[in-house]
Amino acid sequence: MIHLNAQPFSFEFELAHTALLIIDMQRDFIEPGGFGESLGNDVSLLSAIVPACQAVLAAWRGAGGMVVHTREQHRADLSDCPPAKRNRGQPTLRIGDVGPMGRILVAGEPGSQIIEALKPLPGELVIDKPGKGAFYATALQTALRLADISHLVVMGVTTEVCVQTTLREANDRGYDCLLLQDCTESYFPQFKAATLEMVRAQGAIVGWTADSPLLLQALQAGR
Ligand code: C5J
Repeated sequence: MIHLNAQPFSFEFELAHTALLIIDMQRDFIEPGGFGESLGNDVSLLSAIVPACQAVLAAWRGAGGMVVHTREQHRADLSDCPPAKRNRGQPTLRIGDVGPMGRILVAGEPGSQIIEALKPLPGELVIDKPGKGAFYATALQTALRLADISHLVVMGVTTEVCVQTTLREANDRGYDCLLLQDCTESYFPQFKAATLEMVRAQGAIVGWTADSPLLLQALQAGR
């Protein structure tokens, strides 16, 4: 059993029953020319967490833990993209439009790929999701059940959108979730801060938070 000095209290997990869940670290959100920028966001904020995410991913792989990556993306015919999602707001490019990295948030396009620094290894699970939450319209829950997973360590983007939605979905399904606060980011720092507070409030009502060096130390000590 690994004990991590998280907030609001200790997060305890067994590596064999815990998956590292990496949310939407895709070029479309993190690099210029993608969906994030088309919505008017400063994407450079998000790339700052990549080194911390890389360190966690390397340590988790080294410890032999299960790794799951997600990608928010749609079929080429957009049949899994509700018009309400595509038409909302005034982005310069909408989902499915052709941008500098191919069609925005469409499967197989350069922009929907996970960034090179966090590229999935063969054998790691990659969940493609049409919504914000990683459990909605995906096989994630089945895969976690088959792997006997009860705990999730979560990182990725963006904190208050796909990360928070996934945390809430996971919490309602009975998973204990730890959000690594230096391995998640938002285009809006105040939204990230609010999400961290919301998640761990009221006795970890949604989950726990911690900085990734604590996890790295715990994994090292557990070896
Ligand atoms: C957004 C995400 N922000 N991955 N997606 O639309 O958070």
